[in-house]
Amino acid sequence: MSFTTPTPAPARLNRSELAVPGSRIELFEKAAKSKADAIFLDLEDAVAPRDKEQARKNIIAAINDIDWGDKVLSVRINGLDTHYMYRDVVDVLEQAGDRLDLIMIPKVGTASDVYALDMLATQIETAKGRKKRIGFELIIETALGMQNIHEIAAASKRNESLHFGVADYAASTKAMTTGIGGPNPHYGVLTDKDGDAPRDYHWGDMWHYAIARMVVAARANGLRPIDGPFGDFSDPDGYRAQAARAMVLGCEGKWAIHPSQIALANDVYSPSEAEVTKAKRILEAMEKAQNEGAGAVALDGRLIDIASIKQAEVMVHQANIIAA
Ligand code: 1VU
Ligand code: GLV
Ligand code: MG
Repeated sequence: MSFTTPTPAPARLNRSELAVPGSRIELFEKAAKSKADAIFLDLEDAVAPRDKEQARKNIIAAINDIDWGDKVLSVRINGLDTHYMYRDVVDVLEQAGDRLDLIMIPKVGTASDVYALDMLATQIETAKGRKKRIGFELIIETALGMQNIHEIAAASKRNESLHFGVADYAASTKAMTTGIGGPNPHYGVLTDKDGDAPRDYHWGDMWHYAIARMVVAARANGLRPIDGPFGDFSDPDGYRAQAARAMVLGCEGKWAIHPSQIALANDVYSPSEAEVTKAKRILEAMEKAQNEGAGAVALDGRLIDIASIKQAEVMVHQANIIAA
């Protein structure tokens, strides 16, 4: 181990994060009663410019008036390149009560973006005597943000999670696709014509690099990596496959842009009973091995060693948080 150990962000269940446009007040109660672990009330791209001010008022009233249960509650503010942003932060932090947990910052490009928001939030919290410190969720969704992701992740003690904003990322990198998340038929491998086997075309995962890079930056700084939207809410199988790919890379959850995606995310990001049982057996076997002075042993015909303890603990820890 390095002498440097990342300090983990406050632990929060973040398997599903439901997006709710701040201009659609009829959705607020439904969202609050849903099974989503987290909710973000949106002031940014799901709200038309003419509705921005009203959406801000709607969101402040909703944070104060609605019973959000034990959900993680966040507000997505507008980007730093807009004139809406400062008032989003000032009005929300001055007028919304301590039920609010997080602010989601879109299109973060540099560590200075986070620094600026930290300064503003700190001033408002001090001036208004807010008791609970607001945390930050950061959306990585531009080429600039992806380039600077490591500095961004380390830019503030308020940082809790990094989110992959696949739609804006595709636009920013000029990827030739109009889908939101998931695979694209053009991103594939055609097996070579010189091989012996019949030729075959395999679809690939065009988001692999971006998500894997985000996972590394998040984990190296103690943050949760969260996969973003999957636009085709009539394709549960496609959603599940994308969520599972991100999960095995290390993500802790995924956005739901429609209520039908909440159960899918909660399911994919909850280890199964069989997986947890296997992880517990690894822990038991390793405890026995260590008591007998062994570092590496066989379990069910496979190697397990001291690294297996840490792997198994990830699974058991997640199961414990879900059960709590
Ligand atoms: O069955 P009911 O009539 O009682 O309820 C409907 C509907 O009202 C409700 N519902 C939701 N409830 C809470 N939160 C939501 N986000 C939400 N969406 C819908 O569920 C029942 C079924 O809804 P539906 O199938 O009739 O869906 P609609 O046609 O009403 O709406 C579909 C969209 C996709 C427009 C809607 O779900 C939505 O606005 N989703 C969130 C969009 C968003 O926030 N986008 C920003 C994040 S993604 C991004 O930034 C980049 C792409
Ligand atoms: C989310 O904000 C996205 O752009 O995908
Ligand atoms: Mg976006």
